[in-house]
Amino acid sequence: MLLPANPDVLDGVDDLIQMSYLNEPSVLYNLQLRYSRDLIYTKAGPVLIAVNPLKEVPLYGKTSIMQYKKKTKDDPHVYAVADLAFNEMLRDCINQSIIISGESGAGKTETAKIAMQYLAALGGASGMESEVLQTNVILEALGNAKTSRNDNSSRFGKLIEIYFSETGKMCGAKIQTFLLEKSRVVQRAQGERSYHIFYQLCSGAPPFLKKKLFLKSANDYNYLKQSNCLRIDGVNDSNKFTALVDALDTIQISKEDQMKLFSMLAAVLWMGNISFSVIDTENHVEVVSNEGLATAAKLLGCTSNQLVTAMSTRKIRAGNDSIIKKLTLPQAIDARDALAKSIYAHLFDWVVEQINHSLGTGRQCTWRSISILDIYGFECFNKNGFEQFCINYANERLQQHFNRHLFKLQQEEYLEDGIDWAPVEFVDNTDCLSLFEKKPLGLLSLLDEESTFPKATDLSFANKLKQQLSGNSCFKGEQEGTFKICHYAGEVTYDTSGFLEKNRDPLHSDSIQLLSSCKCELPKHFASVMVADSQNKSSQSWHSVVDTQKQSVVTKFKVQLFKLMQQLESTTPHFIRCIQPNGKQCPRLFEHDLVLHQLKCCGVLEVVRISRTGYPTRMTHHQFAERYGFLLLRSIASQDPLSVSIAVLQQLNIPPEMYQVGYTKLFFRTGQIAALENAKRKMLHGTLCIQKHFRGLHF
Ligand code: AD9
Ligand code: MG
Repeated sequence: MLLPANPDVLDGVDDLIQMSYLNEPSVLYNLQLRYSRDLIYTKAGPVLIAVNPLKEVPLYGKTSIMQYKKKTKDDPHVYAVADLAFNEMLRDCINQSIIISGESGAGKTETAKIAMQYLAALGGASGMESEVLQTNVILEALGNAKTSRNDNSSRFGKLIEIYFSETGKMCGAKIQTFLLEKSRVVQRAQGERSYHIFYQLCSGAPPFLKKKLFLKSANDYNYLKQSNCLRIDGVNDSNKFTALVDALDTIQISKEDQMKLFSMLAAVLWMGNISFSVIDTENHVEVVSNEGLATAAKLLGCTSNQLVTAMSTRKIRAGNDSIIKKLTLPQAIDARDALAKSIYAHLFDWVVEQINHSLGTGRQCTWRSISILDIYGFECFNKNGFEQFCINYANERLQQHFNRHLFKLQQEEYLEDGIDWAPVEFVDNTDCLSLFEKKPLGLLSLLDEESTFPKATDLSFANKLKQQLSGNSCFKGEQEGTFKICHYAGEVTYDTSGFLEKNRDPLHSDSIQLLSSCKCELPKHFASVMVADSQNKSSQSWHSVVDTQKQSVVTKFKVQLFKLMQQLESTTPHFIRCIQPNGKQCPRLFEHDLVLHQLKCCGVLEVVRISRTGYPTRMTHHQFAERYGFLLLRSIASQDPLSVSIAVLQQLNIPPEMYQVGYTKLFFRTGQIAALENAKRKMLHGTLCIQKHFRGLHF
């Protein structure tokens, strides 16, 4: 099909709503042309599109920041979005949010940092801004890793709320994190890495620290070497370690606390080297007495024997007695890995707590905030498991929020106020979300239900889904043990192996008991957090803490996401859509199909459509009359707000197609308020009279 092309003057326009013909080829052509000129940012109405350059581009730094601050530059940019959020916060006294979304590797985390840099420059000079920026270094070390999609992939979700005083000074911040992918600590796909911090520690720790933690090189640890990838091209882990310590110092994490952090990391690494030998025909095991065992015990502050007991036996209650049962090889490996994962996840939370403590010191002058959301992007690998299931669920939630703000709320308001409006269709993901959340027959409920049956398996879970959900248009049962979900961003096939175990996330009371009896402070602290967690669910002491009493992982995650959405709903949102230009992580390559797919999934074209025909600015008759009524040069018969408003609009010759009058509000097309504000400013400065005077003289 031949589609109309845009005139040459519209080549590379910086807002897609300026294009005279809005079709997919034209939009792609426009983005590609800009991309080839390193203009990676383009507006799509109210949304900023950011195409990942995958190389350095000369768009950042002090000079550029100043240009946006002084408004001498208005090209689309993350700086412009941050600037708008900052100014709307001051003007409207409302908290703001910058919501960054896009697939894995599309540039969300970098974009979030660029926005933070701008806000730090605006609200700077309190000393707090460098602390806020340095949190990124720490969180990336602990929560990012190399995946097949992205060398620095975030494996947790993050909301950073940055606080400002009434005069716009940055005065603190609070970080919330969401569901860290802890399985990565013990297992991952070939060619991927565990968390950066492990490799940084192994290659960058100074000799005294190495000695204290009995550290060897990354290649000596089973947990690190198993995926056959120890290095990342172009990354020097040792330098990164130095930067990490600098960041920890800046945030004022004491040297003592830093030591606690590093020794827990070393303990996790050494735990991975604990091995087992099978001692009977029933596959029962004994722990091999090796360097891993002895060193892990030393670092945790327990005896080797205590560690042996926790890894190879389980205490089982029988009435008032308890019996000791030996574990089989798979059970022992699970017990070891579960403990390592749990230590790491609690360590991550503890570090976030320390950071928040440090960033909370200036909070007495807190007035309003800007939150920046950067979660893991939509993922579709060759093999997708429980982690992708959770990550993609979170992305569905976020997409719903995007749709709500850009399509639903706006159009509902038009209808309610009775203006002429032909609805713009958009891809609604409500059905997919309800596939996850419906009770009792949604994916999450069914997973929780199956997780409570002791005899259930990943296969029985897959079958149950097939039985219960086959009628759902977003669900397809696939071959044994797998199922497919039609997400807003594409179809993903999930393999159910590991789902039940990961959802239950069991840590046996023996392991918690071990941690609580350790001499070191952190393991003790982790044990008390674990007990408190399970007490929230039921009033038990650690003696009877078993897996099933804990809230399941997906339920906890769902609750977290709901809270997040509630929090975001109380802010004015600003959206940034990151786009991955190609699947090879290489610069200058712009793959049409891939880009188009992303634009389609996230509804960018519809956003442009609604912005072109829609009325993004609205004011009640009363607000409008109050704000602009004084511009009237003649008095009018009726002083009711609607009559005053209409008289103003007519006097200023605002074309009728540029606004609509609703029952309670006036609705304006893009740019019209600027025109009105201009008239107002001129009036206030008396320029209108002066111009009249001059006209009289010359003509
Ligand atoms: V994931 O969902 O966490 O896996 P992100 O966060 O979307 O993903 P990230 O920000 O990590 O992607 O970007 C991936 C890589 O793209 C970065 O490591 C940079 O090498 C590159 N990138 C992204 N944005 C920019 C940029 N504005 N300038 C230069 C960039 N390089
Ligand atoms: Mg990221």
